[in-house]
Amino acid sequence: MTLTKKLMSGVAAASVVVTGALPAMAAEKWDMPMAYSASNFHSENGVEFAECVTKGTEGDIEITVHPGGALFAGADIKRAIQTGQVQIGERLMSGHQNENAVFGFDSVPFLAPSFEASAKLFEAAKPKMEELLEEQNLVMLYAVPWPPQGLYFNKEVNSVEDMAGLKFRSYNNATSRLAELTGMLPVTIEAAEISQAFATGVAESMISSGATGYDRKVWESLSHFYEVDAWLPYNYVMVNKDVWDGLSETNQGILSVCAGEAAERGLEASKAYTQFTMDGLREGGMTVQPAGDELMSGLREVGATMTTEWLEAAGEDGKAIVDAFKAME
Ligand code: PCA
Repeated sequence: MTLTKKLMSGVAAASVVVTGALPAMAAEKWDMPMAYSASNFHSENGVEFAECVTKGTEGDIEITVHPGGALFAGADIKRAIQTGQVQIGERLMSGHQNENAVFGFDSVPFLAPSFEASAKLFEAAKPKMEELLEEQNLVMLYAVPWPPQGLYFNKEVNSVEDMAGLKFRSYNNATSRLAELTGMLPVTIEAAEISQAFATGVAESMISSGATGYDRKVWESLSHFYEVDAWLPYNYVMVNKDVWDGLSETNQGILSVCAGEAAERGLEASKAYTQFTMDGLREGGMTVQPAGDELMSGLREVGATMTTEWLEAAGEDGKAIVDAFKAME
């Protein structure tokens, strides 16, 4: 039985006991796990989205947001939605790269390193992503990019050689590969756990946005942030397809409107957060500056290798996405 049917039969049974009458549509209560901390702009945006849905559906759907990996850890969120343990949730799209390389389209180094380019890349990839997700019983509602990715260290770094031997916190296959190709030692850690990982020396470097470093106060352990603009990975909110199909057309429409607003609001927040959080890292005591020429040229070489490897792994679908993106430029 699907989750919706279960809910519906529960509602019917309860109302028979209470009133003996046919039920009016009672509120569906949805749980929405999110991997990142409550103060993160994606999570704040998710809360606003949830409020929009509750208000718009006049209480038919009540969504409770669970940020910080509190209900399900990041790596488990998609499966929890697919299998109907929860109705809706958010995950880093490239986190699914290990099941299908195509999911890593947004983490190909230097392919789309600005908000403008990454919006085009996402448009180019969207039909394929929707198709892949639908095959997995999921409907994508909205997606929001993280700010551009830069490198964090606990020392000054001027070249790829300076990175050798460092313990590196990774968040997807691309970041692990970047570590390997630069002679670092990757360890996968969810953002919610990184303050502790840096404080205890489990990791001493990472690639991420200013936003994540700022949210996790990494200046307590790290000293340098180098702007690299390597890529802008997307978070997306997905709903279980059985749950979606069980909604009235009106409520589907309301969810779509709220999702459209969340996508726009999230993009604006991500842009605004870029400078704001880099200033915050500086105020925390970190050195924040563009990566130097030698470091950048080393990273571009690594990026070229990663691009070749990704195109090979993602096959025709990956090539189609890149071709569609290039045709938009
Ligand atoms: N923050 C997330 C993914 C990308 C980003 O900027 C993280 O570090 O886990």
